[in-house]
Amino acid sequence: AVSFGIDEALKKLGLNQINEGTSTGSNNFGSGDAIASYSPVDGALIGKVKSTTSEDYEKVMQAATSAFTEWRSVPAPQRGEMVRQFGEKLRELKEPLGKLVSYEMGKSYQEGLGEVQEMIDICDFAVGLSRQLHGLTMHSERPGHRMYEQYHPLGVVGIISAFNFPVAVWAWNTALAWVCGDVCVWKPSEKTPMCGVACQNIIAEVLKENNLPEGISCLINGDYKVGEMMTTDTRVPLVSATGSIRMGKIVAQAVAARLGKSLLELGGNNAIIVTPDADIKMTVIGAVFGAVGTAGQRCTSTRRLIIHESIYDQVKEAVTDAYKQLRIGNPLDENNHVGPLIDTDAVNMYQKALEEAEKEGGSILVEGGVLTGDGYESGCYVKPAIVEAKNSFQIVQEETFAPILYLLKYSGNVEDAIAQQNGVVQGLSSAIMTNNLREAERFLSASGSDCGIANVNIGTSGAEIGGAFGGEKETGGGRESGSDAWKVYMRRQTNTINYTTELPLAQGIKFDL
Ligand code: UN1
Repeated sequence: AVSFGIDEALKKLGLNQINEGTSTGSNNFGSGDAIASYSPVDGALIGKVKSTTSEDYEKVMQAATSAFTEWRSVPAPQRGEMVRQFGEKLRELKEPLGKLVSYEMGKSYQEGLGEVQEMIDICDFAVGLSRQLHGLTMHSERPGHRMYEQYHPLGVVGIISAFNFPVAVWAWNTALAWVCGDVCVWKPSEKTPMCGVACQNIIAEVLKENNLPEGISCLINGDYKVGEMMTTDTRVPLVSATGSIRMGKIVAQAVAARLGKSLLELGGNNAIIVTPDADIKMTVIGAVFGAVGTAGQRCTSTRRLIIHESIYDQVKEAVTDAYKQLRIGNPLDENNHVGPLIDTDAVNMYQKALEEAEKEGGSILVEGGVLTGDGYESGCYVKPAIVEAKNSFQIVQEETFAPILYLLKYSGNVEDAIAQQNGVVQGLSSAIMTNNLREAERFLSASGSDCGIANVNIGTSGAEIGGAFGGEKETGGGRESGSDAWKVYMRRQTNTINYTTELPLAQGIKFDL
């Protein structure tokens, strides 16, 4: 079962058969039941990670809150230096970590490496940011007064992440939060707990080498009940959660009930509009990678192609032809394009979605199905499918985390396509393929795409870390990663200083004593 150097990778990452799943740096004390992690690649047991009990959680929160009182006073550029060293460690361990991501999650090794690269990139970004974190200065209406704003560290940031990006999403949050002076408590997906321990091992070493409190980075493990410990905890001012809309609504309500902040990055139902002026070759690459990359398990995966009727048959043929070239199999084998789904529950959802689509009147263009036999023993490998459908189908309205691409048609002008693209509850990523400037600008205008990400002549997935990442509507409204996404990890303070011997009141109010 163990092939492609997995054993060696596990060793380099300091992973054992049974791992502590609750820790503040090197201080390990998980005492709950062990969560077993099976690889979707070959079905083998990778290892076990202990879950976090409420007593364990208390220890974590004590370590985190006390680390915060120290960390918030370390100058931001010095905090950046810690993140720089973390990025260096990631460069050293890129291959084993990328391999573990591929083996535990099922995405291709190339994509596993890409995910670690995103971690490295966000570290670089955060290091630069650590000398910025700018506030504005304003002009006071009163003479001899100065007014400005500054950003201060917020406190303990709770991070709940999903299986599909088992390491990068944590890093997008932590790299920023750390330079902002926050400490982090992370609950990774219970489907990819080994990735969580691997990351914790890496950062624990950096903290130790720098004599920094280990509570700066904490790990907790378990199911939603462990997540709930954080969402209801007033010691956690910000909860950043990535996952399903269903999960996000539960998290948002729990956090809002105590007036905490949440940063939500939830489901997408991303479409590419293909206009009569599209470059068909580019469209095929963007659409096929978007739909089958990570086996359709990115929140930015392409789920819908909205094609103009005049080129519908041509695009349909080109895309279905491309699907014939796809090789499905072990994602660690670089000859394969498509790996397995995360588990057999995901396989069932994929099958159910295809049945639903047919029931609602969709016609199957490229047939799906579960693969069996040699190399497919885990039962998690499925064939990427294409269905001709309508945007109004219930199943098309939902995000199915699997490689199912719906072909939709539009007639008339680009407004009709935009209406379909926006006609879903999700609002994460969107794209238009066109060489027509008017169509492209219309798509990007206030009356265009309603998504957090809108691309021209690029697919829906593969966003760079430099931009703010996230989306609108039921995607949750949060923004992570680049641009000014850091602001959510800090508290803003407005300061007014009077350097005169008078005390003039604002708004011209007179109050003489
Ligand atoms: C996710 O699927 O949760 O844009 C994140 C992309 C990646 C991130 C996806 N950079 O596809």
